[in-house]
Amino acid sequence: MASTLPNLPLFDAIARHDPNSAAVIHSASGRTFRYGELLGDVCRTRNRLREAAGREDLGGDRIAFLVENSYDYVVTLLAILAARAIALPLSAGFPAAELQYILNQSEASLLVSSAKFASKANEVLATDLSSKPAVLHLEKLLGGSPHEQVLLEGEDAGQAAMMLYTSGTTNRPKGVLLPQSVLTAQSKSLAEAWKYSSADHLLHVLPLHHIHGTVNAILTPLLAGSTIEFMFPFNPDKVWRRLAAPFAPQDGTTTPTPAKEKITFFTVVPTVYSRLLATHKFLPDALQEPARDAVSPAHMRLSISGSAALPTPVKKAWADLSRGNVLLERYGMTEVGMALSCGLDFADRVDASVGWPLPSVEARLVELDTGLVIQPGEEVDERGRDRQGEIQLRGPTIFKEYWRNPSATASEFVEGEDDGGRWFKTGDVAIRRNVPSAGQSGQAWAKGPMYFIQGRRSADIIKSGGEKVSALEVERELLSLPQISEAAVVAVPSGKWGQKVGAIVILDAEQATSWSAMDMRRALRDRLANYKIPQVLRVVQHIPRNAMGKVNKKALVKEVFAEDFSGDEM
Ligand code: MLC
Ligand code: AMP
Repeated sequence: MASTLPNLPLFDAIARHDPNSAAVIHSASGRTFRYGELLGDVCRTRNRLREAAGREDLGGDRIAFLVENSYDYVVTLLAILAARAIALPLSAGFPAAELQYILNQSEASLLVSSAKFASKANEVLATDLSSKPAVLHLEKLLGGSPHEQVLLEGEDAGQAAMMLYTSGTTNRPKGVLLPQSVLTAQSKSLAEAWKYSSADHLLHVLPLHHIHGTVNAILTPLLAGSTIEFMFPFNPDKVWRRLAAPFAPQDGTTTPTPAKEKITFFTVVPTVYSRLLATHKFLPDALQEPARDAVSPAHMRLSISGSAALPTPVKKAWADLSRGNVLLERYGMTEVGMALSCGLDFADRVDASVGWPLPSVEARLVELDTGLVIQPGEEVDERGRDRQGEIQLRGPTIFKEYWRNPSATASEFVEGEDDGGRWFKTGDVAIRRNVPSAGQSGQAWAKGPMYFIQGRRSADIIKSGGEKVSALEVERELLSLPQISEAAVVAVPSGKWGQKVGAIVILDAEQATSWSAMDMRRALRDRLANYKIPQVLRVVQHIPRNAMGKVNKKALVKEVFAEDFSGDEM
């Protein structure tokens, strides 16, 4: 029947929330969409997908979509899950060439776009695609429909899933397949740990082609009945004004945003906190104190940082500005959702720690040199030093596979010694330490030794402003340029971005005698997303390599880029 939806746990939860409670708010206009209208819109949009594809059964189809951060995005994502298809959110900020690769590799059968991104969709469709997807342009949903009962029938989720493309140690992004069961397990784990509720009101400023913006800030809030207020792209001044609005004098000049509910929940990357810290002092005098009130523990229930290491000075500065709100740091990855987290008690938000395995997540450390599992109680070696190990994870929150890439999938998992299943190798290195002052809250999962991230196994993975960049992918693009004969791409430490992408190149003497950062930017603009384009460049005569032809990037970056370290690294 066209007006039924599969009885997925998320749909069941949505159907049970107060129909009059706000699910989504568009921050700039204040337009509000209520839980009672959501499933009806999902149902109708699911039917539109079927019409556009010319088929009833879309099970397992990859459906790519270019829709702005809005109610329309939420409805489109859920409609694709409702069709038991694989939802593939695309970033309109990517150049057409990168989107072309994703459409080809995923073999998407349908490309959905909003009116806002119709021209971007057409640009991608004009590229040389291996097979042309059907196209659906969606009209904007305006909200205000009456509460609608939608029948939920049949618990079979089929192949319903979300797929996110992520860079890695290979030179092209891989599709991470997250089946509906994994998305549900991740959301339930977070809902339990961070106690999302219908009283929570999130301010959402993150991109929506990543796990952070989708699972933590859409699917879990929807599961719990919270309100999601979209404000994108991130603009620190606008965020401060919105946060301050409910606490500011109502003189009509300082509070331009109509939405006035206070924000209780904020989850972003460290760069966003740095930017907010840097811009608070530029607010008008009348807003500075209301802004501090807004982020204080009395009003902002939970401020979370993740996707990259949180520098302790940022955490400290935020606690000072917010009159005592201690950022909760957690660790995650596209392939696993959130894996480790500090606890809700302030005492459980230990500096530099990412906390404990979240509910349903099993974690272990495997020593790099010996391959031994670091057993509980054996965290320190005979000389009293912390033993470092790779974080390995398993449980219902772990992704299924890299799309159509069995060799990559096989190489990132390792069989367990017991019958508890295979472990995913994260490539991140950590130590585990007992912290006597923490772990006393009684939250069942937040106890025992805490994890502290030390770095990554591979120097070829760069994290800039929470975005992952594969050095090999950038090198490949540089080497495809006629001017370049050799290239090494490295992570340059930066206070603002965590790491900046740096390029060291040797020019092809016949093609170019000089080459500037501007030339590089121009040459790469149509090939790579903005944040992947190196921010700093050095042209050199020689790149040192070992006998195997490999570059020691950790040494190289220190040698070549010492002057480019921002000086504000924290
Ligand atoms: C933007 N730029 C970046 C960049 N973001 N450069 C390097 N790294 C980045 N992350 C570029 C812009 O293109 C622009 O270039 C210049 O920097 C200044 O832009 P801006 O407007 O000041 O930056 P902005 O667009 O505001 O972006 C900053 C940001 C954004 C921090 C808000 O990068 C962001 O939202 N990051 C979060 C990404 C995220 O969600 N990661 C989670 C992944 S999931 P030019 O040339 O135009 O001047 C994951 C798992 C987990 O990691 O644990 O969560
Ligand atoms: P992504 O592949 O974009 O999902 O990024 C995942 C990576 O981000 C992880 O493998 C870590 O290297 C990094 N990361 C996420 N959270 C943290 C954190 N709290 N501290 C340090 N690194 C983090």
